[in-house]
Amino acid sequence: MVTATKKKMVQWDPADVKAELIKKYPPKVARKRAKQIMINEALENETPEITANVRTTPGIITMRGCTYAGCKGVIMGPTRDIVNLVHGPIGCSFYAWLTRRNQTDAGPDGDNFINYCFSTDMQEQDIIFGGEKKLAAAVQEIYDLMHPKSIAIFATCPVGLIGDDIHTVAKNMKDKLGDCNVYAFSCEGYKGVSQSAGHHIANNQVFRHIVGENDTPTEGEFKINLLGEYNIGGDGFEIDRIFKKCGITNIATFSGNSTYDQFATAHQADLNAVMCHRSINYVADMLETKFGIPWIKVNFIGANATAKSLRKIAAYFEDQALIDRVEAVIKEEMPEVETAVADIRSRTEGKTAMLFVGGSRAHHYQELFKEVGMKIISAGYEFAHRDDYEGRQVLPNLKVDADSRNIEEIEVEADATRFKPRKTPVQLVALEDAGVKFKHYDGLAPDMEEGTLIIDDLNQYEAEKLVEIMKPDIFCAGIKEKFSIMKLGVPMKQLHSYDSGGPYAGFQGAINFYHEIDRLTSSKVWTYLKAPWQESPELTAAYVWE
Ligand code: CFM
Repeated sequence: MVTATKKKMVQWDPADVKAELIKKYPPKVARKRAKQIMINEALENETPEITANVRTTPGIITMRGCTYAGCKGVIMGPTRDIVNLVHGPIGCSFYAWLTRRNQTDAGPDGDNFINYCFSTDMQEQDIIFGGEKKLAAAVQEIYDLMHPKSIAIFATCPVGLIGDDIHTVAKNMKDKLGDCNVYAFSCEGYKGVSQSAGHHIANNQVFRHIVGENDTPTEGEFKINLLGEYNIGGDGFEIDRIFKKCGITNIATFSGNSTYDQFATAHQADLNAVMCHRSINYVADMLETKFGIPWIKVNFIGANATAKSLRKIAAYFEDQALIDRVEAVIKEEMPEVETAVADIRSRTEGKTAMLFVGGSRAHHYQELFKEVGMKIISAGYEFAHRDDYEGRQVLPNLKVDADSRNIEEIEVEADATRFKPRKTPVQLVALEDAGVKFKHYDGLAPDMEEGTLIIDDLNQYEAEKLVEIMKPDIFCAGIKEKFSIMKLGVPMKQLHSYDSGGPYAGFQGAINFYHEIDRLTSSKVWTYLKAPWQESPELTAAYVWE
């Protein structure tokens, strides 16, 4: 099986694969897609340019989601004590109801509204006559029933089209209720080219309306925020377990299993550790500008990456007791990881994987595959920006197009009373010299081998073509891709929802993932499946213009 895959690869030059992927497109579409398909040169800071964060060509079946999904589903969805009220037709709520597997634990206060589905259930008459009164009534009803600390209102496409002023409704209701913070998000699905715009809209409002609202001192010696971790399949629980063991206090996770008060006290942390760069890097920048908290990139996907990230955090605090404790924890956790790798590696070594996920996992999960000796032959993001592929050094040269200009950039200044640099400039330089790089992310490309294919906004047609040509041993993406890939006789793992698995973060998570990949890539069941073109080679589709 392994040799067969390798043979298959040798037959294909990446340039041929690229040509094959775009061969059937009309010339204009082919030209555009060619810029989004990069043959990797694995050069740090000199990667050739990839086109990213641009509109998907209409008619192409993209893997992307909408702006509302990025705002309500991704960023605000995992907050457990903020009621998420969707202003829109019921479908927008129903299909977003508990489908992301961001887990929550009600904790000692018991507040957890995540199981509920709140919607204004807009009807035709609301579209014609306006839905503001209905929205205000829904906020009142939620308040009377639940008495939450906070209510977040989300706009769906029709709200933007008919022009309901959700921000004024939110403000009026906040004033009326007195003890409930109500704010709204103009996150209509069409607002940006993908869910990435929704992340930005959500984070701006969290920063504007919640962060820094609570100055009650928080306990803890080494205080951090974990930014861009959404507790899918319990990942955040595993990371918190490790932090606790190390004596690191996680004030706020943005936003897995988060609470209103976590966000409100986040300005008290001394370091921001950024997990998913795509969805939140600008919040890290804003927290630094306003409160003086530096940020570093971390990755808790992969046992080695987890150890490295813990060491980085400990190094930042420059405290020998913490450094020793982190080393002790790594020493305690790693033997079980190593035993699992030793058991599995003989079966997974040399096998190949493809990863097409969101805006960070297509990079982070490469760590786990490498730990069991697998190769990534192609990967890409759905909606990442160029810095996520090529590294943050490209940021000053990024073109701001009309779609990006549509998304607000908040102007932030140092807080008059609460801005406090956590380190002196001399300390920062010394830490940089010691390898703790601030505001730094190299992106996915330098970590991938030369000649691998990096593809932005892969679509249904190209995914199937790619699998057909390169036959990976496993393909990782989401639910929309799952069954079409499995029908091609290739095991498929969902890296958004984890199917029903997880956690995959941290040390215990890594072990879970190795077993899952071993099970999927070693299973005989896939050899019984015949791809349609194997059974009937005449079965190929053609475009109408051909
Ligand atoms: Fe960040 Fe995410 Fe991702 Fe993302 Fe997402 Fe997700 Fe994702 Mo699905 S925030 S960019 S918008 S790591 S929901 S938890 S798995 S596409 S790679």
